[in-house]
Amino acid sequence: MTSNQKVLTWLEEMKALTQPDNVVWIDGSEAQLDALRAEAVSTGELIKLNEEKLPGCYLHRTAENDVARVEDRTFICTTKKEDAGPTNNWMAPAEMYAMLKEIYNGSMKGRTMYVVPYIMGPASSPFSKVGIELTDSIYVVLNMNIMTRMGQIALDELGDGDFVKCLHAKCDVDPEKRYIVQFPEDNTIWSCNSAYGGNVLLGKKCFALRIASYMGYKEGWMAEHMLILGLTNPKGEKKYVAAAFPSACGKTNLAMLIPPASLGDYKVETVGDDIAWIRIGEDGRLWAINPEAGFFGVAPGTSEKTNFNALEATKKNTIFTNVALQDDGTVWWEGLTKEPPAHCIDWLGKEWTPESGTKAAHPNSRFTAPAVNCPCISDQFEAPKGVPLSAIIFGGRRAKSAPLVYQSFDWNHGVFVGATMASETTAAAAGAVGVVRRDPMAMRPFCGYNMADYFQHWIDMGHKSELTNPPKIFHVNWFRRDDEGNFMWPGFGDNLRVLNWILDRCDGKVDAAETPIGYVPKKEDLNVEGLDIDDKTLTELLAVDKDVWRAELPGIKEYFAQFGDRLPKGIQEQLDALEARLK
Ligand code: GTP
Ligand code: SPV
Ligand code: MN
Repeated sequence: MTSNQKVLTWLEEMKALTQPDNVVWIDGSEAQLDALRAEAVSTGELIKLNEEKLPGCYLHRTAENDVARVEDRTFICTTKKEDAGPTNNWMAPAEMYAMLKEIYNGSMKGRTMYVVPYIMGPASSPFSKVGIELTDSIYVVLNMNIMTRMGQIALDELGDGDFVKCLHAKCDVDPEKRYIVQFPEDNTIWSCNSAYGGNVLLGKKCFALRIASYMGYKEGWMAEHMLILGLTNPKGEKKYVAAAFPSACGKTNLAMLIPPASLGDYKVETVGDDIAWIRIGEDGRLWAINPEAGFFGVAPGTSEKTNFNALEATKKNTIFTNVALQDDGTVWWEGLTKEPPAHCIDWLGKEWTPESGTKAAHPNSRFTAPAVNCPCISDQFEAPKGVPLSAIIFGGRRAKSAPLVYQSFDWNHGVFVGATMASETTAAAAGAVGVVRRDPMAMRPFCGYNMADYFQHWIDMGHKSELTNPPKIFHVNWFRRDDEGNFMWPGFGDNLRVLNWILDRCDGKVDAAETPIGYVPKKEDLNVEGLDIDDKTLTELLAVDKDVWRAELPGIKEYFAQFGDRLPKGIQEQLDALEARLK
């Protein structure tokens, strides 16, 4: 399928290491995929769902210990420890390779190795990049088929070029020997002892964020944990925004939102729901492509009411992971319907009824759905150069402190706003849920180099002379809670009201109130027509409490202190300026 000598030599090395019984090249043909689906069903790796109600759909259950990304076992292996920085786990590359080789040694005996060539980005795009993943998991092959452009098409794109070398082995799914390792200087990713999502679909977080962020740093572009959406207003004007929220904080939902009818004739189109590769275009604006071809979305909470478009996207050719199986061969998860089914099989494969007192679907259960299934997919989804960004939005889950929306004063302040992002942790990563932690630009788990250098790269990008028309930078928080713990903002489709204010600000069409943390909407400028929200709540949502923000400062300082001298001057200046404004 290829005469690329670099591919063939590497493959021989990896075969010698893992010793598979067979090697199968994935060409991407339906015939081959069908045979793999049938094989996975025959071994129980996949469960075929109701063909009438969910055509082409399958269910997969992972091991109970293997249900989310494992950040404490994820490493960035650069020659120098400082290049990985204090927010990443690090080990010297030689040492890591030696340790992992023992784990991989003979791990594919009795198994088949699949050679999965894939493209991140549209096939025709000059910004796309090729990877090859070697894996012993059919589940991974079938997911990669949805999430990337996979098969011969990728080898054709590759030609004699370079590629990201990805090796995945399930081994025994032993959590004590689980490692997700990036070697940015070698364009290499090694993952073992997992069979879950972001740990094993190596084109996604490992390549398109960790390796790509390092590439972007070296080459002058950016790889970000961002959705990309297009918004057309009733006048027919179309604008694009990108938004970075931490895992399970609303990217897929915002990317596919349904405009509330009461606002008039708006249209939202999805370009991407998780990752954006961003470059400066010839016209002096930032342009973004989505390197992925599908959505690996959070299932719980997805319903006809909250995210109609995502739900529609899952109705055919979708793989579900760790959701519940209904008696009629369809799927269920918490929040899909108001009333739970009287009986189903839970994500562990056990009998479940509403009386069980447990969750039927794992909180981080997911769907892998082809982007083409999405009713609101953008006609620019395959655009080789992507779409131009008017605004960049940061956001997180903050029960208190952060107002519904605010705008940064300028680029450097916007970078500071991103760099000081904090959010409550979610089920997307193993570990405690609901703990507030710093998550700069929603990239804490995904930055493939020193986070301080990443801040500097952000600052530098904003000041490149080619970037004559940079996007404005905002921060949002859909997750403010009242004293009873209820969400104060309706969220979901109503977030369009906030997007409208943001785009009006970009156009200079609307005024704002200046506060120490940035520009906040004047109450009368946020359209709340048709919304059941009282004046007091709205006031509170937009309020900036100086005392609360002053109390944030020590945490920010402590977080920045770990970067020592490497913290950019531009960031320190912003911190000093904020402190002065809060006096
Ligand atoms: P990853 O795929 O992990 O990167 O997550 P994501 O950022 O795409 O998050 P997603 O859109 O899947 O949302 C995660 C959870 O947040 C779901 O349970 C949603 O129902 C909930 N959520 C999303 N948007 C809103 C909102 O505006 N308000 C509230 N209250 N919840 C929301
Ligand atoms: C996330 O955790 O941000 C995800 C899911 O998008 S995963 O692919 O597992 O990283
Ligand atoms: Mn994500």
